[in-house]
Amino acid sequence: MEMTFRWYGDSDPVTLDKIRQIPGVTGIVSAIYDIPVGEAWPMDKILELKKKIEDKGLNLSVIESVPVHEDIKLGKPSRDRMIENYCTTLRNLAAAGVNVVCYNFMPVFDWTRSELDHELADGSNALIYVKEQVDKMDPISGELALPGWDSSYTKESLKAVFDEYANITEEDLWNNLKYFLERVIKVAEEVKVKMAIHPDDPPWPIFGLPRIITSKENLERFCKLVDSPYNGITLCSGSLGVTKENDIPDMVRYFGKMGRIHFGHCRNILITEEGSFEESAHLSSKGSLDMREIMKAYKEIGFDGPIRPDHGRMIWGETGKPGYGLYDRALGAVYLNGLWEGLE
Ligand SMILES: [Mn+2]
Repeated sequence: MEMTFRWYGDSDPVTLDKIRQIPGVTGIVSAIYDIPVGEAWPMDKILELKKKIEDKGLNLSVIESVPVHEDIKLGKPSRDRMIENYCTTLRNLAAAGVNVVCYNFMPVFDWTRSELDHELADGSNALIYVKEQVDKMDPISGELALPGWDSSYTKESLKAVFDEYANITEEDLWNNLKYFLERVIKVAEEVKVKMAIHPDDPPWPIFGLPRIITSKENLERFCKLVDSPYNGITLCSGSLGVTKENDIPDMVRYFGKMGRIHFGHCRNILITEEGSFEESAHLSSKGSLDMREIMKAYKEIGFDGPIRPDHGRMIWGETGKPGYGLYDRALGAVYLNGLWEGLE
């Protein structure tokens, strides 16, 4: 197992100099953020990113994410050109020595929360999801802007993309995912890049948009869409774990034994009531997930890929990108490494 840490590039207040001081963290999870979605990532930008990271004595272990253009998810004719560009990016990443790529297939919105700085009992701030509040939100009012969302949408373009999704069923989304995988995994196999889909967060439909990467059953279906070891999963405990039916240690064992887990996101969450949750500290006793049991499952499958702590709370007065401060994620990394060492 390699302990890794997400870094948002030069504009990230959590610098590589800080990350390299977290004991046990050797890998960086990053991306190129200034290439429009759907375009190919040029080689020089990839090499520049890699050099910056390696100059600090760290590895570029995972790309999170190479985003998938909405036209691919919608199955529009323009998808063929976008998929070709996606394959070019994979070839370029492979040539630069990157071999794990995370992505997701969530329509329009990435991760969604109702509040980004909810004060917990100990005075720290965390992201929370309150079902009642999200159900009342109007995503096309133009007033919502959450960090997981593509801020390039204007009110009008957001309405337009919602209209396009009005006729897309879950089965359509499955078909469009299959079409994408049938073309991309062939290239991934050829250049030996492990593709790792991130589950939907939260794992249920929001704002009437379909979501399919949500459960063990659906992940199994996903693995069979293109039955290749390069068609794998980013097993995110915090995304899948907000639904009690998702037994994370069981999923780690099951998909791990199939050789399909290429990247682990390990974080805890506290289910506050059905359909609502808080992002708690990583420690098992602070949330609803048994983190020791999860790490034990990774140990049992002989996992040798990258793992990272996931969203952290804001503690000790830190401000910054919600979920992506330094302190609480660093505590998470050290805690996960401690569990791992204890299981040796
Ligand atoms: Mn995650």
